Amino acid sequence: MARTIMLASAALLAVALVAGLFLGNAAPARATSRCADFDGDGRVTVSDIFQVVQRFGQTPKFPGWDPAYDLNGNGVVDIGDVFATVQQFGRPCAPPGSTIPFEKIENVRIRVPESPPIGLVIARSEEEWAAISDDPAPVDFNLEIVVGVYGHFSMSGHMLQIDRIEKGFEGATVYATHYVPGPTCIVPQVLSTELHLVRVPRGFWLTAGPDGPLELLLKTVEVDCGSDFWVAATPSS
Ligand SMILES: [Ca+2]
Ligand SMILES: [Ca+2]
Repeated sequence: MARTIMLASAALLAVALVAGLFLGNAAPARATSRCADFDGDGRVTVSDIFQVVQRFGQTPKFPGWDPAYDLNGNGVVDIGDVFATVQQFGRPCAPPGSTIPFEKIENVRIRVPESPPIGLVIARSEEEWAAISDDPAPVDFNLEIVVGVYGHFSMSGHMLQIDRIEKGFEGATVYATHYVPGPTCIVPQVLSTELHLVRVPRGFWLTAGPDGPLELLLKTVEVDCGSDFWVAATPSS
């Protein structure tokens, strides 16, 4: 039985490798700066290719969906993701502990784009800051940059939170969570804009530095309004 599964996996892997190599040019994956090191051993190996192949066809509707495997961000683990993993084969990834520290910026107003509805806003210089805010810059751009995750919603009760920022080959990936009010929540139907703005030190970036690409990887969590989390997260005023 185990042997059958192993053979089936090997066959699937071979098909994926061949398909990835031959179809890659026909359906190129969107460039990603994210490393395909799914098992976290610091390098893209056969094990990582196996992992993405095993999740082939999964979408956000699949229980246990993990957007980390959707490297090209099209909402399905597809041949583009397998190809992107194969392309990175053998490459070293940022070592464990490559998380970039950040600090929340409170009480600052900025202008965020209308689209996409949820996205990243970045200021790397005084000029870029001046373009999004009339307030004084909350950071010294010689030492830090500003990164934010924003979202426009048709009802209140949504929350956005940056969980961690990790170095990639060229830039970094911003892992964030979108907390969505669940069916047990009673929230007003009013337009709201949410923002989690943070300062990120320049010294922690890899070769491309803070000018490298930043990619948003958003996980969605439905909130049970009866939970302790919701009580803790909701301002008491
Ligand atoms: Ca790996
Ligand atoms: Ca994909």
